[in-house]
Amino acid sequence: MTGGRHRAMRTIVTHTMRIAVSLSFAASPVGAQTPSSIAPTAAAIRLSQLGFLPAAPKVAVVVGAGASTFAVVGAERSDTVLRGVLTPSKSWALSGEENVRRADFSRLTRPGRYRLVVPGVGASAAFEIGPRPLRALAVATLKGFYYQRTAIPLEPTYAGRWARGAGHPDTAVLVHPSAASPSRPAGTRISSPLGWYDAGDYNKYVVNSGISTYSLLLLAEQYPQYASALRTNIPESGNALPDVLDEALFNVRWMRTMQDPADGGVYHKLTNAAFDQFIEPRAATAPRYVVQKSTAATLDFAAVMAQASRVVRGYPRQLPGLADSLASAALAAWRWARQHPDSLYDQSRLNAATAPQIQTGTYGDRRVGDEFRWAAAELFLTTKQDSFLVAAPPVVSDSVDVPSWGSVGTLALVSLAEHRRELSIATASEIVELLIGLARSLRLVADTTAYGIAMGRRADFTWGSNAVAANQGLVLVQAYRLTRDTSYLRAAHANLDYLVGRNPTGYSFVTGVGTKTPMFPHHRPSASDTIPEPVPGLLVGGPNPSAPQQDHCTGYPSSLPALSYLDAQCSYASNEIAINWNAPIAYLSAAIDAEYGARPRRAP
Ligand code: 9MR
Repeated sequence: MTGGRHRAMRTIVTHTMRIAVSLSFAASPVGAQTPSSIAPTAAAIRLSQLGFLPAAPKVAVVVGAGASTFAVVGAERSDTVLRGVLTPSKSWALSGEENVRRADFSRLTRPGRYRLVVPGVGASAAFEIGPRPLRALAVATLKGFYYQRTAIPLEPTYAGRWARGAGHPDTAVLVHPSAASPSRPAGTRISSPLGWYDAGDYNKYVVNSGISTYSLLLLAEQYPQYASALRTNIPESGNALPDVLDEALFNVRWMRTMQDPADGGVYHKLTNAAFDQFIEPRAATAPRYVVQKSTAATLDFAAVMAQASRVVRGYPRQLPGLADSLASAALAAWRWARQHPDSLYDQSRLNAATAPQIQTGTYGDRRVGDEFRWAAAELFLTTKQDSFLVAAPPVVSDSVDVPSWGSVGTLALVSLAEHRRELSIATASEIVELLIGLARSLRLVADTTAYGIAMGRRADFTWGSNAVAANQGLVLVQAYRLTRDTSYLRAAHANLDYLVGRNPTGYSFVTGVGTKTPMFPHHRPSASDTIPEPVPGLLVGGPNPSAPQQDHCTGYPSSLPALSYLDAQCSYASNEIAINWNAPIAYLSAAIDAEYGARPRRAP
């Protein structure tokens, strides 16, 4: 491992330096020093470390308060601007905390810098009420994808201190024996450049690229005006496409090369045989392979190509011919998957039959009914042919769940609900009802848990739990869009707050954005550069009570689900970063900013 030197360097980074990063990145004046007139920052007050839009809900969680009142004071002069009463005390089994209360100061809409003061507990860090905080988060998390780009150098103009050389050109990738076909026997070299690194590792996986790319394209599709104004300072900025679309297309271009033109099947992943050491991208030159075509990868590919075709059709002058060729690619993939419904990815079986052994991430999914439904939905919307929905009807009531890389059936519902006017009234209402039903159950949890968030089940705290929170938020946003009931938006906002500070760990889980952020993510580019701070704008996996058994890292502060998070490089089961975790927080922060920021809405 080569990360040790930098790990040591990072331990001397001061709190002040971290704040400087936050400021330069989030452009919001969070995290200033506490004035001497009031108590030092209380760790028992947890709230968004970014701040709030004037019209948005504003809630903090207070643990262990004796009194039941709170005040909001000006950050500089400590003048009281609002007084309120804490909600009744509750406990939260998932964090082991007793006496958890909430301070709701949504009524305060005047822009400024404030602190929350709770008698006997102390004062919170300073936070901002103003127009900028969520936009800064949306920009940062979208920019995170730029930093994950393979094959191109990251120039200082765009990457600042995190500029680096190009890694992994992937222009001479070997066809692994598991992927051999008559026209491409094992050992054939193919070119498969571009796309994003999946996570803290340097491999590229179609399954995980599917949901990640979808979530960014969904933002472009659902919030076109907002997306057009969202500038992330990437090489394509200013090219007449929204930056989020440029970013998504950077990965779409790679995904297309993963399709075998001879039969339409899509390779499961492009990978090293084993994970790279913690070396910088350009130093990692081990041979790369495309492995086995899989049903799941091919269907996820079909879904994203069909969706992308729909989105780019709006830019015929900038992207001539692209919509049609993406649709053809989607159709060819769909046909292959129908002919190969059982080509599941099973790495041990693959390794028993072929060499070299492949040891990298599996994204092995044994149930592909949801992938069929998702691909069918996107193909129907793009081609307007009913036959897709006949082949894989979208409504399967027993499997409506929060989306994840292995469960994409709800994405079919999201897309179909968005375009419900293209469906029969009966089908549309069934789909909308299913989606709203899911959101209702999430809102119920948010209404009853001590933290007021939808993360309420033990099972929510899994590997990548932060993406569970973000995807719950994405589902809640859909329900709001379908009903205009602001209680859904409020619950979505609560989950976003959770991710950036309103949680028992006290971290904002996005690198570089907030006052206490991960410094040692399991992320090879961050560990192998000379910059003390990790690459910014990346959402870490988050609390995962199984993490110690999974990554064997020691030092987890607790085994309680909501507290089992460790900011250490070894903790790949709680502190890695991944594109499928960044995509839903980019979507969520942008959607919430668009909803609460675009037109002033009365705070609920
Ligand atoms: O996000 C994935 C998680 O759901 C799985 O439990 C875990 C173990 O299989 O793998 C995670 O994905 C990793 C992938 O396999 C390789 N790149 C890093 C990903 C994030 O940890």
